[in-house]
Amino acid sequence: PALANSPPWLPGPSHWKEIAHSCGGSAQSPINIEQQQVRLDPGLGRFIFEGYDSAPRGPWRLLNNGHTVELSLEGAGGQGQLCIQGGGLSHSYCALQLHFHWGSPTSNGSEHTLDGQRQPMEMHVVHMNTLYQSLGEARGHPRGLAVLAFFFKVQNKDNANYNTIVSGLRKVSYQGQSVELASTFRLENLLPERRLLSSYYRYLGSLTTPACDEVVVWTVFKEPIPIGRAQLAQFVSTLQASPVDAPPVSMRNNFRPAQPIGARRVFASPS
Ligand code: SG4
Ligand code: ZN
Repeated sequence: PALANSPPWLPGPSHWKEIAHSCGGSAQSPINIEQQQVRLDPGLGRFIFEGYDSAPRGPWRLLNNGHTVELSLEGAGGQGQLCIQGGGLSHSYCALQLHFHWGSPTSNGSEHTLDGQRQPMEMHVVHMNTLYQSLGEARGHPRGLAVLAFFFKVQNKDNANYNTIVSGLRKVSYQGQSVELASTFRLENLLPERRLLSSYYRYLGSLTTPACDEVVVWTVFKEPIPIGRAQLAQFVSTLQASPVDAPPVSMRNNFRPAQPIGARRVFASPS
């Protein structure tokens, strides 16, 4: 039977290895990060963000894919790509999309955990190695993808930078719905201040949904993004995992539980 944290069309995470062999692999994501057990890596320098700060972009397309709500980042408005370099990465990577993982009205829903603590929500900005031409191709190569993961922390006051996305949610309540967002914005406005992005964790892992390909260079930033309590509640209450013509199933707890770290190491940036 489907578990609470997967959409009705997917079996629960404990059954994923039956549908996709990699989901039972030894380098899976997410993981719990024991902050006292990370290894300092002086090679983990600052990122260079390209296009993240250029003039407000758009139009942005928001999509409910039944598992999460996703903002498409591929050549938004034909204004060139959003790319990253540095940060200890050996190639440059350009953004495909970002999406979120959250919990329920009474529980947190991040995928990665810190010292065993699940955080309120987590955003993933999925980037593809510029050596490859398509997601399909990148999924076939180690380090084919680089995902930047950001935790959220809840505050009483709204984070105005999230207003455009949050107000778009009710237009994509049901699986398969998508909408072009009304306002343009700079991607960097969704992130913590640039100077706070030099502190992060790094490990090698996988996509957190089937087929769980072990091709992801993960970066988990220490600094959380503030979000208003009411804004987070919109994710939890507005979105449905079901299509418009089916019995409603709330999209909640759309995180995969922590996977064994095995022989892997988590590295920490020096600052
Ligand atoms: C979500 O289901 C996204 O919507 C997927 O995006 C994504 O797959 C999947 O999560 C796994 O990504 O950063 N959580 S994750 O490991 O990005 C991919 C799409 O299906 C391939 C486009
Ligand atoms: Zn994700």
